[in-house]
Amino acid sequence: MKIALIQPNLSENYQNQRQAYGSLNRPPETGLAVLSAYIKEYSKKNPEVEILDPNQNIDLINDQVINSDILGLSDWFSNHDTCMDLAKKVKLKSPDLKIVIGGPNVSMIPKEILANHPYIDYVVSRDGEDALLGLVENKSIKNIPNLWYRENGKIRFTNQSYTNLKNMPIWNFENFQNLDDRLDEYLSAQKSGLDPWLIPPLTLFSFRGWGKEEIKTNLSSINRRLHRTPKYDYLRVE
Ligand code: B12
Repeated sequence: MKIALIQPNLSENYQNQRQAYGSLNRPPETGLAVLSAYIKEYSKKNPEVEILDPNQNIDLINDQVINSDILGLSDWFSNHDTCMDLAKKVKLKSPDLKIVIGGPNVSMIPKEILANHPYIDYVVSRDGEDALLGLVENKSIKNIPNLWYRENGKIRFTNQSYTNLKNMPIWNFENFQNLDDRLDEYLSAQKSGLDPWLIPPLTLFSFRGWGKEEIKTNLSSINRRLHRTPKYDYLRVE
């Protein structure tokens, strides 16, 4: 079982947008590292997972996924068109390859995605770990949480569920293509003592899995701690 994951680059219409950070490059995607670690830990199929480098031409990416069983795309509004372009081209060349899409953008518009984009097989809404694992394990679709799919021309949803964070393995970036090149900017910036705001940070999780009340209480205590500790004053908590 071969799984390819990718968070495609910004769509053309967003390439000139003002970035939140000084660099246009994006660090290796933590969301995909988390998904990869989870399926590696819990799948009985011993899947081979590769997280593709988005900094390459779409046709080249298409050639590389030809032998994969599943292609997983991470969709933010800012790369939505690139996701759709890639999915369309991949489906044309490899019609049996299952294409699943998740991430913050499609999580909010799953029905529209399935209605308007026939080359997408599944949409995952919100937490993706158990949904992707279910697809890799080839479980019956109805038993896979957070999954939108088509059945007899109708768009259906299974059920909503949240990942049990106590079962989350520690993730790393070992399955990323061209990792050294992608990290080069970060490592050299770190060594030179460059202003950290000039490079986009790797993700720091601070409140995934908290309810609204916990976020309110804990955020104010995190803010107090951050403000009291000059060493961390560049950390941003979203
Ligand atoms: C960290 C972060 C960044 C970092 C990314 C660093 C990195 N190494 O990954 C940086 C600073 C680079 C960044 C940049 C931008 N970001 Co940002 N970022 C975030 C943040 C805070 C966390 C993302 C994250 O890692 N979450 C943790 C992981 C585990 O969760 P996840 O990625 O959502 O993935 C889970 C699910 O979504 C799902 N899933 C995701 N992908 C897939 C794929 C498949 C196949 C499946 C099955 C499931 C699945 O499963 C995962 C596990 O449960 C979010 C806000 C948030 N709280 O989520 C904003 C957020 C993602 N960013 C956003 C935006 C707008 C941007 C920028 C466009 C801002 C700008 N103008 O510069 C740029 C885009 C840069 C680029 N070139 O692409 C928006 C996207 C909005 C949307 N609805 O699409 C968000 C949601 C913030 C917001 N509320 O507005 N960002």
